[in-house]
This record gives sequence, structure tokens and C-alpha cells, in this order.
Amino acid sequence: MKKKILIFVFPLLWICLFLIIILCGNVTLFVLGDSYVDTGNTPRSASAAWKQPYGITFPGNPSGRFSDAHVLADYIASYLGIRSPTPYEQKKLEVAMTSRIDNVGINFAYGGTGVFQTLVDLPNMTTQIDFLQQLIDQTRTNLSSSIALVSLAGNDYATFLTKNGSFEQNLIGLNSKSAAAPVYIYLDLYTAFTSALKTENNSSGRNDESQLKPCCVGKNVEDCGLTDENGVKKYVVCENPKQSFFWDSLHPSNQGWGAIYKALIPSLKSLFL
Ligand SMILES: *[C@@H]1O[C@H](CO)[C@@H](O)[C@H](O)[C@H]1NC(C)=O
Ligand SMILES: *[C@@H]1O[C@H](CO)[C@@H](O)[C@H](O)[C@H]1NC(C)=O
Ligand SMILES: *[C@@H]1O[C@H](CO)[C@@H](O)[C@H](O)[C@H]1NC(C)=O
Ligand SMILES: *[C@@H]1O[C@H](CO)[C@@H](O)[C@H](O)[C@H]1NC(C)=O
Ligand SMILES: *[C@@H]1O[C@H](CO)[C@@H](O)[C@H](O)[C@H]1NC(C)=O
Ligand SMILES: *[C@H]1O[C@H](CO)[C@@H](O)[C@H](O)[C@H]1NC(C)=O
Repeated sequence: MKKKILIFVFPLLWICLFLIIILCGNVTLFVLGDSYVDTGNTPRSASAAWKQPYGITFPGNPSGRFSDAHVLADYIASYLGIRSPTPYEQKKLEVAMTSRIDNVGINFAYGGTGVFQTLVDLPNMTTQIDFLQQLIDQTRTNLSSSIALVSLAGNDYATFLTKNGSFEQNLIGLNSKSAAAPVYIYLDLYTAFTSALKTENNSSGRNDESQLKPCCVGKNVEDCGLTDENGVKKYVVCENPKQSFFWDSLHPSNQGWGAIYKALIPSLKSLFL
């Protein structure tokens, strides 16, 4: 049992090392990346996050988030005192028609994606940056008061490590077109993860590996949310998601994100002073 859980979780911890924040001001938030920050872009046909039991804690139904309630982007938005930016998929028609963006920003993140082509056929980082560039060009958004939150958790982290030039060049290319001076800051998600886990470990009173067990589990890693051809669930959900750090085998729960967010607050404070 122990071995199994470690196999699921520790690759995740090692893989999900950091977020990158480009800090230009404090008004508009653009979110790019993967399932850690996707708030509903990944299409229903391609995403377990639009199936029960995702969203079970909040809003009670699936919202396209890979969590029982909120994901990291929601927590960062709340830190900035704004509502979580609308997913691009829901916004793009409107954007195209009005040539305006609403003042909190847009979320361009798609679950399962990365800098390079991953297993899913969804907009990768380059494409997401192109969406953002297009939007900026169309709307003449003043970047001096905007923030981009970029989550590159694990979908191509290994590739990223060896071939990260392409990603950096994209960011540099994007920034060179904006008037504001670019500022790159690495938020250490790995340390926040481990620190949050330790704190949870102490307060949960469950000082063993059971705290690492995801709330929603099936026979296979990707089974949460899946049913067989007869509609029979291929997964089980724990009694109290609020006591789990992980929601499914790949993603923290709302509770887990809350703990990670708490651990990130000191770094966020130093970024936004
Ligand atoms: C990202 O996706 C685009 C469009 O599918 C593709 O042309 C491009 O090669 C991809 N980029 C990388 C680095 O894989
Ligand atoms: C963009 O915003 C900054 C700060 O709010 C302001 O100083 C600057 O004039 C604005 N630029 C444009 C083109 O509106
Ligand atoms: C990107 O990878 C190169 C080696 O391929 C390395 O020298 C560089 O430090 C890496 N940059 C970042 C930001 O990880
Ligand atoms: C957890 O508890 C141990 C002692 O029981 C303490 O030394 C440690 O600092 C605690 N860690 C956190 C993160 O609270
Ligand atoms: C949780 O606490 C137990 C006992 O104190 C320890 O063996 C285990 O490594 C801790 N787990 C984490 C993730 O810190
Ligand atoms: C954020 O906005 C507030 C008020 O709109 C302003 O006082 C503050 O200087 C801004 N912070 C940054 C980092 O631009």
C-alpha cells in the first residue's frame, strides 16, 4: 500500500516544481498553463473535470476544474482581490465581438498541456501565448497593469528541463513587445507543496502515508470521474474531501490547494510589495 501511494505522489512532487510569474502591475490577471490553473477551458469531451464527482465540494457540480472545488488560479486571484478570470473558451466569442476584455483578465490554461506537444491535443504553451498576444493586439490592453500566472506542472517537465529555450524565448518575445519592463519571478511551488504536506501531516493527526491517499481513487490513475459502458463508477470518493490533501491521483484537493496557498503567501507578499 505504502509503495503504491509513493509511486503516485512523489513523481508529482518532484515534477511540479514551480510557477513563473511575470509581474507588470496589479490589475489584470492572465493565466496560462495546465490543470493546476485551468478553470474550465478543457473541452467536456476531453476532460474528466467536467464529470462527476469533480466540483463536488463547490459548486456541487463539475466546473471544469481538476479539483473538488477550487484550483490554484482561484486562490491567486483571491490573493489579488479579484474574481478568478473567465476561461478563454467561454470568453473568446464575446471577446472577438466586442474587442474588449473584462478587467480581471482571462484564463488560457488547458489541462494536460505543456510547452511541448503532450498526450492531449489541446493548445500548448506557444498557442496559449499566441492567444494572449492576439488578445493584447486586439484590445490594446495596457500590460503595465497586468500579471501573467504561468503553471507548468508536470506534463512535459522532463522535456522542459532539457529544452526550455523555446519557452523562455516565447516569454521574452512576448515581453519585448510590451512597453513594461519584464520581471520574471519563480514561485517555488515545490517547497510550498512539501511544507503544506508537513503542516497537514501534523494537524491531521494522521502521521502516516494515508494522508497522501487521494480522495477520489479508481483502479487506474486516471479513473476518477470515469464510468464503464453501463454507467457504473470506476472510482470511489472518500467520505470527507476536506480531509484529503489530494483530490485525485494527479491533483491536490481544494483543501490541499488552500494549504499550498497558505505556504505561498509569504512569497506572494514579497512579490507584490
Ligand atoms: C504547439 O502547438 C502548435 C499547434 O498545434 C504546434 O504547431 C507547435 O509545434 C507546438 N509547439 C511545440 C513546442 O510542440
Ligand atoms: C498604462 O498604465 C500605466 C500605469 O497605470 C500608465 O502610466 C500608462 O500611461 C498607461 N499606458 C497607456 C498607453 O495607456
Ligand atoms: C534551461 O535549460 C538549460 C539547459 O538545457 C539550463 O542551462 C538552464 O538553466 C535552464 N533554464 C531554466 C530557467 O531552468
Ligand atoms: C510538526 O511537528 C513537529 C513535532 O511534532 C515539529 O517539530 C514540526 O516543526 C512541525 N512541522 C510543521 C510544519 O508544523
Ligand atoms: C508525516 O509524519 C510521519 C510521522 O511523523 C512521517 O513519518 C512522514 O514522513 C510525514 N509525511 C510527510 C509527507 O511529511
Ligand atoms: C496596484 O494598484 C493600486 C491601486 O490601484 C496602486 O496603489 C498600487 O501601486 C498598484 N501596485 C502595483 C504593483 O502596481
